[in-house]
Amino acid sequence: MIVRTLDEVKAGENSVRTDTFESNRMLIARDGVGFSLNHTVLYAGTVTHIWYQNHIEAVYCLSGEARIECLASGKTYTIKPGTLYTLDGHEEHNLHAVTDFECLCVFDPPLTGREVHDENGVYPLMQEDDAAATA
Ligand code: 9YT
Repeated sequence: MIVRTLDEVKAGENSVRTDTFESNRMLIARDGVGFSLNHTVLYAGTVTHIWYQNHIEAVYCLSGEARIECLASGKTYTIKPGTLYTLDGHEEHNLHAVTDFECLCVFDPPLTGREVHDENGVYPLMQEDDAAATA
């Protein structure tokens, strides 16, 4: 059984901060449960370009508000507490944080914990060995 707090993760090496969000990797590939789970906060007023070509991501909003803009379809959706979205078609999108937007993000395959978006909004498909090499 794994029991872990957000404060513990924030103080460790699996806390990632960028210009637009903070992501704390609560469960990672090394935990061996088949998926990873992040607690993420996107900062109010920011836009994050994301295109998970190698992963499926499900996002459940805990607090705040965001607008997701799917680039291929041009559709936008408002995401508020209690709403889930899942990028089951690897949709390229811009995520507009209207307020601070707090969410839980599940990834399959699981993140190693260290991933950051590349210039195309993609997370590389990392193996545990890759994470160890950057430690
Ligand atoms: C909601 C979202 O996708 N934000 C980008 C960060 C990513 N979910 C992560 O690494 O937690």
